[in-house]
Amino acid sequence: MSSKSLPYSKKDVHYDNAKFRHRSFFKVITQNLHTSNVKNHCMSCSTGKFLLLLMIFGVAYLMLTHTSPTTDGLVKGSKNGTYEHITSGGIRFGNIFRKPPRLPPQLPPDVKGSRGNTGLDHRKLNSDLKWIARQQNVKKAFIHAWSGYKKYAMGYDELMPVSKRGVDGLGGLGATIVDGLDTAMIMGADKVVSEAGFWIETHLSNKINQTSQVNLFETTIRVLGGLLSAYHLSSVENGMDSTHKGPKPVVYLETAKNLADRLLAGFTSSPTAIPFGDVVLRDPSAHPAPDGRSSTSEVSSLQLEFNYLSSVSGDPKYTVESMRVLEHIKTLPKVEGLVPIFISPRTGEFSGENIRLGSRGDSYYEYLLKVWLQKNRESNFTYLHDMYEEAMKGVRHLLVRKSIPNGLVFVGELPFGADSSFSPKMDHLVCFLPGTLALGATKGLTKEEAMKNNMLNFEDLENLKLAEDLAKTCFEMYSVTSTGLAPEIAYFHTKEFSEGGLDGGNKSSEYMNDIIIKPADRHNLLRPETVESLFFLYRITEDPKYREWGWQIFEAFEKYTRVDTGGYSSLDDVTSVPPHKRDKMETFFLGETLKYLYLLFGDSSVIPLDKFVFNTEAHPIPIEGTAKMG
Ligand code: DMJ
Repeated sequence: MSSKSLPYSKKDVHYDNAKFRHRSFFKVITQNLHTSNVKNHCMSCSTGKFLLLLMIFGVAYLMLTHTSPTTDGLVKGSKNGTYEHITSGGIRFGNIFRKPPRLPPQLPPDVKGSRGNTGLDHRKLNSDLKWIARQQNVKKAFIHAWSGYKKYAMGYDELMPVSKRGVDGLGGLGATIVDGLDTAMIMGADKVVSEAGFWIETHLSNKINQTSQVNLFETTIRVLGGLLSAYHLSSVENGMDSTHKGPKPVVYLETAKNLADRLLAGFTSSPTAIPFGDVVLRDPSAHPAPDGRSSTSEVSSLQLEFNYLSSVSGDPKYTVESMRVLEHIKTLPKVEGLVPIFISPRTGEFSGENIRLGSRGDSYYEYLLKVWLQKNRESNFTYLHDMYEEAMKGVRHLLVRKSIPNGLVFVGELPFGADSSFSPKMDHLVCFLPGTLALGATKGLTKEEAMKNNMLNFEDLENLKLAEDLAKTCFEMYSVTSTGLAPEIAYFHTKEFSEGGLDGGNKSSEYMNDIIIKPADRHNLLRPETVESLFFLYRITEDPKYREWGWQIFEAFEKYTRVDTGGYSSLDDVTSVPPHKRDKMETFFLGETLKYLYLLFGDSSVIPLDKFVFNTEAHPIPIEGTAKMG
């Protein structure tokens, strides 16, 4: 499957009228690179069109060879021919003719290079090609990650790339395979799609039937979410490419149902609306986590997946059980919309007073917004948006501060509740927030569209501003270190809090004194949150700086986390060069980090934000009533 055939994209809608519309050269080239059923298109080309194509690419080639001596970020190609070959200053002609695009029969005005704006046109063209090439580099990284996993860990949850073996850290359901599958589909990495699909078809149901204990949340967001997205993205009825690789979509759906039917024990065993955190799949049965409490984020980040399963299976039980959680949380007391990070399934009450948007708190806020969006902002679900909006006001009022000396905006914590002291600690996990804030402000439209239509109220504008400020802070958490990679946790220098000698090691960063990194927090797990937010902010603001930041981060991952024999590794200490490798490739590196980077560098019409919501593991799920639900 190729991204060209992703469902309901604006690109598909526009194509019908392509002849009469302006189409950017970037789109044209992207289609060229992604089109998989090229032969069919080529057959239907008239000779005239073909000659015109020849001329178009001839002109483009000449422009490039005259103006672009640099090869910054360009792909050199791969042995298996999976990648597009882009050499210094141009695209290889072989590829162009192998994959002709669905072109309108004329050059778009911005590429014609006439009327004295040739310099501008060249710059635009070079920039478009640069991002296409960078996107292909991400695909290449994904295939490198997969090849290590396949070689040494196929069937295990995760790869240990240094010791070259697999490990079952998530219950043993082959989590990397399922988490990475829809990324492969989006990238058009057909070989990976068929290998992963074949494994799922032949092994996953048995594993599910025999597995003992899994975590309800992790299994839902990674495995159930992965299966559901794969189902959607591979369904011809959803407008997908009929030549997609792998098993029939129904295999993904039936496997998802089997898994979800067992996961339901987490809900039905609990005496309250709050599910138990641990489920024994083979029984199936469930019990609370050892200390009796569930994480607030975990119990409230299951609904996108269960709702979608109810829609496609026609069985409401998944929605009924999962939505009871949010309906119940609605009734609980909060602090300006903010909630403690633990909740008891025995009593249904929050437990403790620790408030934060990092671990155990994060995706509670994310799903308030996204479930409302998934339900197409329907009035029965307005309560979710109300909860979200109140919480974001609470964040701005109680948790947002600025560092000294250079004023980085950050989100801290209230470890003992609102009446006690503020901690200037920010987990990397909090970096999901800029993306969610931007999405919540424009509801997936670009900022320009939303402004033009007068759709941004005061709250939206405040949230959008905060999103941009926080995205910068998250990026600086990377660039302040010697490796260019962020630590798991950062502290911010404030009037009340300072600690000397704990900088990130990059002496040329102007934020050296603003960001404090304690020795125990210096690891990096290949997490996605910052690139996730850069993706949302780029789509929404269209500001190219977010892409450039994403590229810098990608380069740092390549430089310090890549293991030559296959795979990528988490690191022990991002402030030391070279950093020691921790020997673990988390499943979300394939499921989220590389997917968001790939989408960040690509055409915005792929998985459009007004048609899909991403679950908290980056698996796209259609918004009801906009994309086909089948
Ligand atoms: C992922 O499993 C999900 O994004 C989750 O919401 C938070 N943690 C990891 C990635 O860091």
